[in-house]
Amino acid sequence: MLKGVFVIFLLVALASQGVHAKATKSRRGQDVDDEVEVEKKPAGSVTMKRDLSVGGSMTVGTLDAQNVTAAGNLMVEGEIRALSMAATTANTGYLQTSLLKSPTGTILVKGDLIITSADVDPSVSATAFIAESVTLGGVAQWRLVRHEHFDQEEEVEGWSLMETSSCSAGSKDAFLGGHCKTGDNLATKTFENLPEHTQIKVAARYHFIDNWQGETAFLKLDGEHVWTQGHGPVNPAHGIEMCGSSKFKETKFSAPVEVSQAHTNSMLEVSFGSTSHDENDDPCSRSFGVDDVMIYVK
Ligand SMILES: [Ca+2]
Ligand SMILES: [Ca+2]
Repeated sequence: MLKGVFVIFLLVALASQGVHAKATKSRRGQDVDDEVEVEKKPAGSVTMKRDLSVGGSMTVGTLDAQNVTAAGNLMVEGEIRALSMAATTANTGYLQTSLLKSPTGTILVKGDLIITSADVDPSVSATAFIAESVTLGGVAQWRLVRHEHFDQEEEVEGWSLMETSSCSAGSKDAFLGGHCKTGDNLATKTFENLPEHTQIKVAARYHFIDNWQGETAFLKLDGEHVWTQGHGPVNPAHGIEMCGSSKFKETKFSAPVEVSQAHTNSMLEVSFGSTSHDENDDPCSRSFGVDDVMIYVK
């Protein structure tokens, strides 16, 4: 314990004198068992070329270290520069670090979050930004929790309509349903184990394939219609053959779907369909496809 106290007092003393600590004067990995009172005011600058581990709270003006670990709170009124940092809370005017992560899954930034790459090219703004949730300016941001692209048939699961298609033999962009495959006119899946949320957003692309004559495409969430779009009749002279039968050219394809609403349940039933449910309706002359179904929560 005495050694631990010595280290802390050494740091405070060095900090108050504004002297840079030498690596040889600190002992790496030492823990402090007792709570140590330090000055509330920032004491000055601390520069460490090795790791810094503090068992309690620490208050300094500027902190520059390889790695910073604090079991309690960290208060730095100036700047923190570290390769990595761990603390229960950290209050600082400026934090520069190569890794920022939270054991609780939440990082709250009460100020500007600027992510820059180590790359010398200043036009590169970030190499990666991965977060469980992001709040900007006090406003929770949407986060993508599911994305179904249907490009690998073996990964398609849970849909009432399991068949996939692509518009040409060489295309790697497959989608759910398609030419001759939407006879039951409904593609439904219940998404489960959604993370805690208060709002939900569903986005997708809807393909109107072949001979639409004024029927209506729709999306239902938990059994309620939330999005509709009519299509046709199509003037064949103005279409472009994109998919399905070459007898019927397409004039509406990859139509964007986006709906958001209040929602808290961990399960969400998603159904895509069309009103062309006549028993004589031929899915080889009129069909639909759905691609890139994305579920966002916040
Ligand atoms: Ca796809
Ligand atoms: Ca067609």
